[in-house]
Amino acid sequence: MRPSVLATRATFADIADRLREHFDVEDNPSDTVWSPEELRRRLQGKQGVMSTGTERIDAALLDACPSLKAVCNVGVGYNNVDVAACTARGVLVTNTPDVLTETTADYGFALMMATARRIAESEHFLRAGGWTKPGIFDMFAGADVHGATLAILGMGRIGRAIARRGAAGFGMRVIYHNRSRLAPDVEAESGARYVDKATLLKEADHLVLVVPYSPASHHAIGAAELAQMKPGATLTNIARGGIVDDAALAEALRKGTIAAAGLDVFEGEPTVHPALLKLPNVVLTPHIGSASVKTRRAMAALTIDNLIAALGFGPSAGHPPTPVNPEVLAH
Ligand code: 8YV
Repeated sequence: MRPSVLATRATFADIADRLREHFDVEDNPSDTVWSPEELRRRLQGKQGVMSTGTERIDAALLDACPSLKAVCNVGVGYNNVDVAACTARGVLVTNTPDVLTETTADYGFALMMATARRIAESEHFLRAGGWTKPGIFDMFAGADVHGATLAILGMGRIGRAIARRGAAGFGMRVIYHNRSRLAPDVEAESGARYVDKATLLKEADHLVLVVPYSPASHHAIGAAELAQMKPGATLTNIARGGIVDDAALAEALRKGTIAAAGLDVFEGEPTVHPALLKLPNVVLTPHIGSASVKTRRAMAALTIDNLIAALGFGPSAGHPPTPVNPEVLAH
């Protein structure tokens, strides 16, 4: 009997078709967001799932779906998956690192620039017919990016790729804070200098968050941290909702504690804190950091390679390319 798998999101048809060579596939062509109960129901009898950040894969779900052997998550982040619970039950988890690094770094840089130079705010003004007289000197005057201090919280692959862009392309002074300091050669290659978190906040002209979400990074940026930043500074979050306290950020933006923010991720997305929606000095995008066509295709392809190999098929049978808990494979 062919194994059965569930794909929780519609993906590129030509790539997804590779799953059908090996498996019976239940997919979600209309991209409906399933409730946890619906997900549990659809996972009955499935050996694998292609999941996204939207689906919570936890111990209760695993216990209710004992046939499940592989959770192949689309995305480098996998905070939606209880990896320890998966490992304890022999369920392999995979993610999609590397293929999205440069694209997501491009996006982080673009969002930071859009925020600093007030691109969204001025575009809305123009579309609304507000540009009726030319020549106002300080019209939408923002903060410079070149030569400014770029501060990066979280110095993994994407953080380092953003650092390189800032140092080499824009002559920025780049500082970073991370759980552990980078090896000297990696630090030199990224052009960034390690500082403690208080220094990072105090010296940032543009603070960019690229830290994975975990209980330890929950509300890493809240009212107390924002208060330590410069009034002209910007904050960009391309990591995960929940790393920033969105209510505290909205209040800081309203009061001018910092100048502006660029947010691609939100607490409780796709719902966005209503106070943020009312503010002019925040650029809001719907979690599209990795969304270039080339990269989204690469992410889909890598997820499918993982799923096929995890369930013992294809040229890499038994050796999925990017396991999160490879210790499961040893058994
Ligand atoms: C994805 C992401 O859009 O890679 C990640 O961690 O947040 C994004 O690239 C998201 O994970 C889709 O599930």
